[in-house]
Amino acid sequence: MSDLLSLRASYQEGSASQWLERSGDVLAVFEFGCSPLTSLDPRHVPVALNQLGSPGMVEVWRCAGPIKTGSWDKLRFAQGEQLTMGHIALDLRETGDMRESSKLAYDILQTYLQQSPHQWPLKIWNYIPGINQGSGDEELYRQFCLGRADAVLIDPGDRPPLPAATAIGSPAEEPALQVYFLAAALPGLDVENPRQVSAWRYPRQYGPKSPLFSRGTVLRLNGSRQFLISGTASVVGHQTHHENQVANQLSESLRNVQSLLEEGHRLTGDSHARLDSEGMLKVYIRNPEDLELVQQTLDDEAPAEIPRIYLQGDICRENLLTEIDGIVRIHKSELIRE
Ligand code: 3EB
Repeated sequence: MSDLLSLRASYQEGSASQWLERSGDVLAVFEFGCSPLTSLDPRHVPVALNQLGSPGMVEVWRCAGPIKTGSWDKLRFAQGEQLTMGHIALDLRETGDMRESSKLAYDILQTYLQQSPHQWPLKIWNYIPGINQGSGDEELYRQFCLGRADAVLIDPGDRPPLPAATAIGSPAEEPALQVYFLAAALPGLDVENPRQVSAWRYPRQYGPKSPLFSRGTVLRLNGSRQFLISGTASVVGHQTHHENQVANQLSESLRNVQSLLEEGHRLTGDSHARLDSEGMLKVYIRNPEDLELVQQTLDDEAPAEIPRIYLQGDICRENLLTEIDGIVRIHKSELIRE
């Protein structure tokens, strides 16, 4: 059964190098709390965010091989039979301001994808040093959004499929803008959340250029389906709810995830996504002292069997304290026994 899975993403104990030694089916190994500028192998993605709670877990993506690796300009990639993982880390001391660096990262990403057999990004993760620095439209997150919009040319009359995304602040001391993605030969089905205004239609108050991402995408491959969930925060409509209340923000984020998964069910008809042992959640927390409260809330409100890790990360609005993303399995309805 699990052999049919298109992407097997899991959290594992052990070192990154141990997992990288396993050739064959390892597409990517994510290591937390280390510099994105020192990747050992194209499949190795060091991420600056520190892990909170149980340290020492790495995230491993496996898929059908053989896995081919290489680099393209400043991008490094690993290409399986049907999926590609690629990553870029730009040293901001060399690449200019945030807007220019973001445009550069997305220009490289797009020129790489255009010549790849796996042209469609399904989900993109963005880690942005000092994301909330600067005020008003100078805020680094808003500058990042501007650079992304400069690179991603979208005809306003056309609505191409948008990838899911996560954008999180990384420590300002680590000056690397990091972007990594999962891509396939065909676009995912993009899903919006009925409880939230689509991000690309956010009103002007959130910045001069709206963020370009869908709330989630459904990956269909080898008769199996997975839901790639974008970074989901306590945003209802377009507004932040539960300012300064981390537990309530997490509960609201989980309601947003549920609502997104139900919308996916409405669109695909015969299947249900479930937070179960075949999925994974990543919980981003702005203030490490909130860890216990966030853990408690997640234990109370999400199924115990879904693997999760906690990472210290700033959220793209100053009044947001936590955010959650994940990858979950979608099951055909007839296989669900009530
Ligand atoms: C939000 O709902 C939270 O800019 O790529 C979530 C996921 C957020 C992706 C992005 C931003 C991004 O607006 C922020």
